[in-house]
Amino acid sequence: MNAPVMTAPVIRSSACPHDCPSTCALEIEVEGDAIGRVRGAGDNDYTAGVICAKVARYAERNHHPDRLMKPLMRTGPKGSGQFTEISWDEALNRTADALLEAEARLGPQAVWPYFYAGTMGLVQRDGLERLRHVKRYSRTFTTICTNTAWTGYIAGTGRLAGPDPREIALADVVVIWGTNAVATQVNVMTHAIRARKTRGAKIVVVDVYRTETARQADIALILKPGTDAALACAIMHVAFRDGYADRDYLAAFSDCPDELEAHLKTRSPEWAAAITGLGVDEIEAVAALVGRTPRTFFRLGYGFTRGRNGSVGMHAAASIATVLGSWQHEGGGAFHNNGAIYSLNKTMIEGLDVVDRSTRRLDQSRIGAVLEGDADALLGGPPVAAMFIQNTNPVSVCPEQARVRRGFAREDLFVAVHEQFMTETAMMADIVLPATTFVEHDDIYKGGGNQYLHFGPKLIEPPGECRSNHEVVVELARRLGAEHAGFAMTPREHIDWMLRHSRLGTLDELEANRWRDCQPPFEEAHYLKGFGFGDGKFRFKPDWTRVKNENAGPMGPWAEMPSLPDYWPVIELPTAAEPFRLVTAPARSFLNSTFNQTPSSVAKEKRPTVMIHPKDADRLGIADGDRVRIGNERGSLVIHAAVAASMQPGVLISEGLWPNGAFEEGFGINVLTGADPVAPYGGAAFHDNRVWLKRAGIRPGVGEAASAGGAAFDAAE
Ligand SMILES: Nc1nc2c(c(=O)[nH]1)N[C@H]1C(S)=C(S)[C@@H](COP(=O)(O)OP(=O)(O)OC[C@H]3O[C@@H](n4cnc5c(=O)[nH]c(N)nc54)[C@H](O)[C@@H]3O)O[C@H]1N2
Ligand SMILES: Nc1nc2c(c(=O)[nH]1)N[C@H]1C(S)=C(S)[C@@H](COP(=O)(O)OP(=O)(O)OC[C@H]3O[C@@H](n4cnc5c(=O)[nH]c(N)nc54)[C@H](O)[C@@H]3O)O[C@H]1N2
Ligand code: SF4
Ligand SMILES: [Mo]
Repeated sequence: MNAPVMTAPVIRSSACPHDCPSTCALEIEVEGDAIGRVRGAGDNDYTAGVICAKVARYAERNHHPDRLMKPLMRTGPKGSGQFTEISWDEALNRTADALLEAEARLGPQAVWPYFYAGTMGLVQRDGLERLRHVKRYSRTFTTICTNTAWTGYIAGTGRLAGPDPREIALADVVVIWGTNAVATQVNVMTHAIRARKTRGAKIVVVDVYRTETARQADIALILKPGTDAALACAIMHVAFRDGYADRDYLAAFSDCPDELEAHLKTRSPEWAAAITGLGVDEIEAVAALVGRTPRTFFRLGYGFTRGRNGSVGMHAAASIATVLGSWQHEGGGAFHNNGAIYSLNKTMIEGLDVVDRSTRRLDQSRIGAVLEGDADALLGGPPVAAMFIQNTNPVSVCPEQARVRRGFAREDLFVAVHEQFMTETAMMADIVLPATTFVEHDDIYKGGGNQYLHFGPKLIEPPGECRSNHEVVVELARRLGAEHAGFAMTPREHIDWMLRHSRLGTLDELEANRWRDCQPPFEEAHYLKGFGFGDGKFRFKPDWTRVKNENAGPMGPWAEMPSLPDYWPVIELPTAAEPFRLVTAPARSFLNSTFNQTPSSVAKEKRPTVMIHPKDADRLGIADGDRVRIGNERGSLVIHAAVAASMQPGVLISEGLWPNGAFEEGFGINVLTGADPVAPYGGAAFHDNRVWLKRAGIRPGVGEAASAGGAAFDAAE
């Protein structure tokens, strides 16, 4: 009877804070100030008890020995990793002083607060907007993830919403297009497999390599990157040719069906086969399958929109559901994201009452050009002299990494980074502040790939001296003389205010119910009363010029966009000198650069690799496991080859994001990706890279690296 009394862990409910369309409802074991197993809530009908492995093991990340615990100040050269511990007071005073100094010297727009989606909690993620707006600092045009996809979808539907994602389980065909759902949003599979088990539904996957999702499909179409619109056009061609097009529906619910039909006459399966690299019979079979099946649910992901024709591709794929009239049926239609269904009043969180829309909006994806002082990227304003960063790791995740790193290496740039870990970005900072995780602060989350609002309460005390984003923003505001009612509110008060002012109840109600179902009625979700335009008609011929960035017009080569769905060869097509197309797809065990320091994730992903087709490997004399160098005019890096017939010849796949330090020369995969804005509304074409590949030299890094941006960075560092 001398054994210590073991306290059973308590199960508490929360929501996953990560930037993942699934936004899972969680059940977390809590014991004292530690968390244990994390499970999916069984009684949430979207999560349905299933979550990904990396979040199930969240304790490994939360209680990781490398968590930042104390404020740090840089003592050595930038990027040297030499820091000394300082008090919160000193860290905040120094940060505030630097921001005030930049403002005094160059005006408020020389300060650029910069955050993204490390946590998707609305209070902790977006509260920095309030400080920005009160101070009239530079704004951010957040292009990195969703712009290409959302723009393409809304161009057709007029609204970022669609059929209830739970209806996937009621479909007879589920088309999983350009999303590796097994890896990136596992719950899509839960519902698709339910449809297969209960209704005998067929699962079709459209991707550029044989992902785990493609392996689970009945039919996998593995096409060339950036050719999705050609496939979509051919499917619509067959629909008109073989009588699958719903002409009554088209007459009532679309802008120009006759013009579309005439345009598609030449977009035959043969035409598309030549562009996509698919077989004519493959295209015909899928066209007939979706044509004959009223309940076809198109689940459109982000992956196929991360190319220079990405918005056009998304619009073309969504157009199929209109030609077939799939929207009319339960279990039918085209879904991408539910952003528009919530109508949240974010005035208090973001300080929208004081926003000055004449301040410039710097492009998040072009941070390299911005920090290097490119006049065009600076939109004619002053240089950026001070940054305060939360929730994002631009030195790893942003395109044009060589430029980004040169920018961060500037001696005259002050950078404070509020982080959970010593990321590549924190490493470049002057001040590093330790941040809480989602189990250590209160927040509210909204589902992008489902229709729930969730409450995620603080479950444990933060370790060390970690503070939440909200606390830090409030403390900085005080030191900067920024005044707003939102700085005097607690996160719980913010959530309650927002819910009440959005007519969505109260925090007490949300907390008691854990989540709130915000699904609009069937007719609205399926656009049965019309699409989101004045005349209620889906646009096959969108007005791409209507898409405007607040203080810039449409972006990229928008004037050359095709007016009707079409293959638009504006992508980085291969050349003799750069014969490969590289796709930088996500790794299953990482989430962007998050989890790339947890041992079980690293063990699963092993090391950075590039998948190469056996035909290409043979031609170049490359064997599985060989070191190869890949590069283009933006930079180059050394990586290990994995020979696999998973994609078409000429296509390379590298799953990431690995830490930059996992590569021989310390440059991550984004040294190869470009930041030129995608038409018509910006965004980064992460999966659209023309590259060369060759066997790497025997001695890493010498000579060859000098051809790339790498050399310049090494010097700057
Ligand atoms: N495990 C894991 N989960 C994640 C993330 C992660 O990094 N890791 N990231 C999260 C974030 S921020 C987001 S935005 C979502 C994104 O999740 P997804 O919507 O899945 O988008 P991507 O991850 O960009 O790419 C998905 C798939 O698109 C394929 N693809 C690339 N180019 C093309 C193309 O031209 N045509 C077609 N048909 N397919 C193409 C890729 O091979 C990949 O398999 O996932 C989230 N979830
Ligand atoms: N090559 C390539 N690059 C890509 C992509 C790709 O497919 N290929 N995908 C792109 C996409 S879709 C996206 S969305 C971006 C994402 O890029 P990021 O938004 O930068 O995402 P993460 O890399 O996950 O970094 C988030 C950081 O926030 C920190 N964090 C988490 N919670 C908190 C918090 O509460 N407070 C504070 N202060 N910090 C916190 C985490 O520790 C982590 O370091 O990456 C893009 N980069
Ligand atoms: S699937 Fe996505 S939302 Fe669900 S636990 Fe994993 S990362 Fe979080
Ligand atoms: Mo993303």
